Amino acid sequence: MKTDKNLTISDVRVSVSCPGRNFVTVKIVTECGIYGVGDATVNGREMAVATYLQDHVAPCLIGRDAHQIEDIWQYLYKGVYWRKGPINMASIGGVDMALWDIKGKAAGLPVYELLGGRSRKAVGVYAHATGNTVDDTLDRAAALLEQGFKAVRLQTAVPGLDGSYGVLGDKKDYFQLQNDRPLPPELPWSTRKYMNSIEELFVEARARFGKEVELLHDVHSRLTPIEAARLGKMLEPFDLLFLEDAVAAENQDSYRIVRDHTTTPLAIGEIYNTIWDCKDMIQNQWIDYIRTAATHAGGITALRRIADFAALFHVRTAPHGAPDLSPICHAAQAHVDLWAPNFGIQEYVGFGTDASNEVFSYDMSVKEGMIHVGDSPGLGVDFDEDAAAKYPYNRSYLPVTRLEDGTLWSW
Ligand code: CS2
Ligand code: MG
Repeated sequence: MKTDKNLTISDVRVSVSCPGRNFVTVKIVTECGIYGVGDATVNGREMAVATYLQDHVAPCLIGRDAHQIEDIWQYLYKGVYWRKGPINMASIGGVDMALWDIKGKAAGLPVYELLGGRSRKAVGVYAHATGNTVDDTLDRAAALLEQGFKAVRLQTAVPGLDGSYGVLGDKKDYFQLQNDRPLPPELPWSTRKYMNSIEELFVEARARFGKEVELLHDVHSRLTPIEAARLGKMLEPFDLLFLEDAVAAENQDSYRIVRDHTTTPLAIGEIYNTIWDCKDMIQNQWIDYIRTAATHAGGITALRRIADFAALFHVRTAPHGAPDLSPICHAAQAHVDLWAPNFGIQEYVGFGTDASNEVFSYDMSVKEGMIHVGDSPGLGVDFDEDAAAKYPYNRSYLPVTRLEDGTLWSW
């Protein structure tokens, strides 16, 4: 029996707020009163996606049947003519999450049930340990392991490079790290200094924590393929779960070189917008984990399609889970993670701060290194528009990186 609830879309509201971080939130309301929420945040370009949604996407949604998630996805993807792109795909991602939320609420079922049900009892995660020195990083990792986490990403400042990636500096937590930067900060990089210092982190980590704990590392696209190949070989004895974003991969073919030289597992995808961006990587089996995010790759519909495609090639999923994704995206990913037969691991740095918890509520909790998703209908999240209004948008940028001679590099 089809539900008698009128799910015709009557309103689409877009909000940009900064409860600790800037978030773009889309709320889709239907005639019967059921509404859904989605995350469309693009870090550092928030107003562009908000305007795109408000001025160009919202008018096309009014009057459509919110049940037709696939048709609306295709309508926005093919109908725009221009296709792909971070702003376009994040806006589709936000709308798509809100529609799955609506469908779940209308059916009285959590989204993971609509996807095919749980494939596991909970979602395994990796946490982040970053520090100014190896000891500092490993002390933070020890505290996380003490809390029950089983997998930890390790990043340490590179000696001689002040403010290099991954280090908190005077910021208390990762949520603050990228907030309140009215212009992009400029940070230094030297591949030689990095390559000369990185091995020690993993030598010390294995010596201190043994072989059971899963260790990960993010290179943030700063190496060339042959440098990444060398790093992968160097880290083989330390048995990483994966090495992330070793090389910038607009040219997916670059990964063939890395793959040919090392058995260190490789992960990529946090800046990918579509299945097309990861197609060659996956079908050539150059990677082991695909890290596309629900927001940036076009929503739950897109993540599901990427996961199914990846499964054919033994590639597992490991969605991006940084704090510039709102709790709505974290929830959408947790539902997909719970279902995906080829789920690998979820990045986790917390769901929010006191301020963002005033604005977003979610039916998820973390125990013993796993996200437990409740059985609330839809995504189990809510967004308080009045609370959000107390935290106005605050322009902020990601950093840029320069080599020591001033050449602009990948951050
Ligand atoms: C990082 C991110 O979590 C990660 O793996 O690469 O912190 C990334 O720098 C930010 O999400 C960019 O907005
Ligand atoms: Mg990353």
